[in-house]
Amino acid sequence: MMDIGWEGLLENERRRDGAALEDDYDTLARQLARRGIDIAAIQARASALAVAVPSWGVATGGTRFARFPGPGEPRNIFEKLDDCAVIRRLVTITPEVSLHIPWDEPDSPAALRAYATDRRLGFGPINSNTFEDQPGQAQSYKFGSLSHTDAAVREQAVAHNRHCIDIGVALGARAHSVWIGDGGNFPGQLHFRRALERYLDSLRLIYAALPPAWRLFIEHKLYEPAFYSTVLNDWGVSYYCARETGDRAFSLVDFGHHAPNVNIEMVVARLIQFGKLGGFHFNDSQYGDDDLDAGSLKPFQLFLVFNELVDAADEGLPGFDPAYMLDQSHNVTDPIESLMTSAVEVHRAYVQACLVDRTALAGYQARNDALMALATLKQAFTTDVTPILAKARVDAGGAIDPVAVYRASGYRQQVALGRPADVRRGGGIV
Ligand code: LRH
Ligand code: MN
Repeated sequence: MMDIGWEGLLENERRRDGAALEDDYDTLARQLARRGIDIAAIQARASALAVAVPSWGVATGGTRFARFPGPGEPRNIFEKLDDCAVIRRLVTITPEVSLHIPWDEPDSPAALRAYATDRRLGFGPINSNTFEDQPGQAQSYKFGSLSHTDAAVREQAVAHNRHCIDIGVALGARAHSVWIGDGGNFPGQLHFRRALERYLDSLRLIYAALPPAWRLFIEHKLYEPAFYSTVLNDWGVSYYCARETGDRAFSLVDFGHHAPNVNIEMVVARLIQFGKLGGFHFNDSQYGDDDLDAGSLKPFQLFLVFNELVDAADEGLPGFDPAYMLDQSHNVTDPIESLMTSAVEVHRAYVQACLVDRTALAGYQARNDALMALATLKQAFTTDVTPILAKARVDAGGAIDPVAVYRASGYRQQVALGRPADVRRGGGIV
């Protein structure tokens, strides 16, 4: 890894800001103690959270209109891992990278695994890609993939997913994640029931290739790239398909994949209750699948989702182990800064949710005291847990202020010297 002298930068920061952090921490500890909360217990939970970083998130993203790459764009999976290693070094709660195949297809999985290990990185869920055609591909995915009317296209898509699982096994991953863009743009274009049946048949073939102890995540999405009907369009269909496919098939909730105003925390509660919540793609959105930075627009929604997750964890629901991942497109910011900031916002929502007085809440719910029930949640949400987040990072060798240390490091300017400018201007998310 490029030696930017991280240890020196972090030491300087600890020397300059460590005392202030301790002071803020002690103040928060006293505040929480007055609420009967032991900060050490919360600290232990804060230090245990892990959020995977999307490999495709460290390059500048774009829209169908344009993409404006920044300096030092990573050109291959190795440079993407270098950038993910910086994020892990400074925010510490991102030990795994979620790959996308074939964008990150390794010539040698063993070499890639060793490269990652050297950078204290592992691999999260492997994402397949049957939503675009690769050069020389026999069958086109123009009219779908796992649900395509043509068996040859479905077989090719199933084979691709099996190939992704094989790569994942070699990399030490433990889950496979499937999102398809299959759908139609015109009424009558698809037979809704038969298309879903074909999708389910293909999914069962992928599931049959799943190694023991692996999980399969299926990701629903309301629309895009299809704009009239989408085969796996909402959580209900996703739940049905996960249940029909097998015990180790689960639904993955991408925050941006719902109609405006959908109560996502209630969708999460349903999937938890039905035992089919597999994980998340955290991001934020104002309108559609905007893939904006998690917690940048709706931090209260993110908190309310974690409120459901902590409630379930506190109940000790069997097998409850949701996988946390970011899935964002960074069109106007330095992707490393956005991913670090988003990881911190996910961390913040989780720790705030750990502060909810669940006994009081249950009492207010039982007595239908709506106002005090909301106040109980708001007390946790309005608690500034920044000192707990910073201490978790420092205890793990990271930064008090990751973005400040990153900017002080000049890492982006350094890598830009070694990575020729990315001249690709065309549209597309990556
Ligand atoms: C689809 C999606 C999916 C990924 C892609 C990069 O919108 O959320 O998770 O495969 O983005
Ligand atoms: Mn996603």
